[in-house]
Amino acid sequence: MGFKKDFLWGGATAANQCEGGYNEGGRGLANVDVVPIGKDRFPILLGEVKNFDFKEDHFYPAQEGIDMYHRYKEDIALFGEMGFKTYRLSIAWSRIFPKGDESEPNEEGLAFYEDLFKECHKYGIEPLVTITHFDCPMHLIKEYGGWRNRKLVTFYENLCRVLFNRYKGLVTHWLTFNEINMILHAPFMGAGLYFEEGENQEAIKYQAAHHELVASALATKIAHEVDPNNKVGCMLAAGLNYPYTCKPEDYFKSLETDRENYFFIDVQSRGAYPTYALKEMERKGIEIPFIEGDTDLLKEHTVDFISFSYYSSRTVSTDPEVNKQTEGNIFASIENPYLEASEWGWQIDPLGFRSTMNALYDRYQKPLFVVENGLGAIDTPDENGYVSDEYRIDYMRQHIAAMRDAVELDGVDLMGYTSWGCIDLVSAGTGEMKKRYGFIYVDRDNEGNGTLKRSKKKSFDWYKQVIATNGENL
Ligand code: P53
Repeated sequence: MGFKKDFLWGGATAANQCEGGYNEGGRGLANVDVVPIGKDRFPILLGEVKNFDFKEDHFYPAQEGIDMYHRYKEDIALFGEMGFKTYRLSIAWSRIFPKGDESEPNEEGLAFYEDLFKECHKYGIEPLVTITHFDCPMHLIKEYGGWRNRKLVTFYENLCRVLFNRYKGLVTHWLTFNEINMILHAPFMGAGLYFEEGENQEAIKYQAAHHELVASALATKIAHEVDPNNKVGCMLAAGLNYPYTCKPEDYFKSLETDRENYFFIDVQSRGAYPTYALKEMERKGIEIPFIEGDTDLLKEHTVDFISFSYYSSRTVSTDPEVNKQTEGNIFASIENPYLEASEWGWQIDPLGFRSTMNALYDRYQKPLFVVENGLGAIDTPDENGYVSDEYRIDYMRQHIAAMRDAVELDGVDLMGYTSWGCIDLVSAGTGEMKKRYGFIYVDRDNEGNGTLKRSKKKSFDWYKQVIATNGENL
């Protein structure tokens, strides 16, 4: 009963939000380095800005992150203390290929991750590696236009080959693209896209998506060739869309909105473009840039497992009167009157988590892996610097219980759970430090002040005993 014996408990981070060291170790400039906190952030994430020159009066939080580049040993020791079985992290592409289009990788970058992976293994922690997490070398964006250009497939292929060969035996779990559906919502962040005046943005997003999908299949192929033990997953920003009412039109809209996201996983997991997408693209005059061999590649190299992030369900309506969107969301949603929300307006829905898991398992019949879940909240340390984050424990307790129900009662095959931002890091959406997810508090604020000192929150000990009891003791 309950979770599997070898269930992979752990936590997740991404290079772009915690590593920092943006100009060290031979690393090249990346899209994440040029995105400031504040009002200019969203237009950049959405691909509306073409000038990426640094502005004196702007703060760019990813450049230092939480300085994990220099502190990973201390951080991994804390993960080890919590009993992590796995640690999800991402590679900064521009550490390995500073410009992206070189023929030889940067040894200093490769050595950095090699050491980090070895550090994980010291504590019995299996690294789970996202190859790209909202991360693209700036040179590939400026010279080639990011993922709109087919050449990115080759550059990504080179990256994958290098990673799979170098880290053979150290890493066996890989994710190709973080939240691949994010390309539709934040195209600069998701795929290094920005747009010219009058361009058909939707067409470009789907062209770039095709390139990522082909690259993902290619990565899967190479991973399996290099080491048959490798397991490769896709990664979806998940969360079901509820119809606001039982009006058939509302239901149909919820189905269509879910499909916008499933589209990517349908290709990565079932190996072909779904008919609903082909029909819609045809109606809209969107050409998918298929070249010879793509169809077979997609068909033959589908993913081994389905990973996803879940923070919230969403709600859709066809009624303009109720179509008031919640704030603080990259994903559009209207307020669900049955749910409470976080301080950032993300609606809290543990049963929605179980429903989402069931929907994914019904659809794909492959093992699932929850690689992000958690509560972004404001933490206030007491006079001793201690954060008593009962609200976070409460959120996680409910979500892990719902996940256990999906396993125990519904029979979902689940590989593991890595909570998002196991150590406080920079928010992807807002660039804030104030929106914290961690079990470990990091002394740093939105402006970049603070000692960067790490300290355990109340949730640290709570999660430790969750892992120790394999999810029995919540
Ligand atoms: P932040 C929006 C909706 C769902 C997932 O997000 C999202 C986002 C981006 O805002 O991204 C994932 O930091 C992503 C992480 C990110 C995390 O969710 O905006 O994979 O990089 O940090 C939480 O609160």
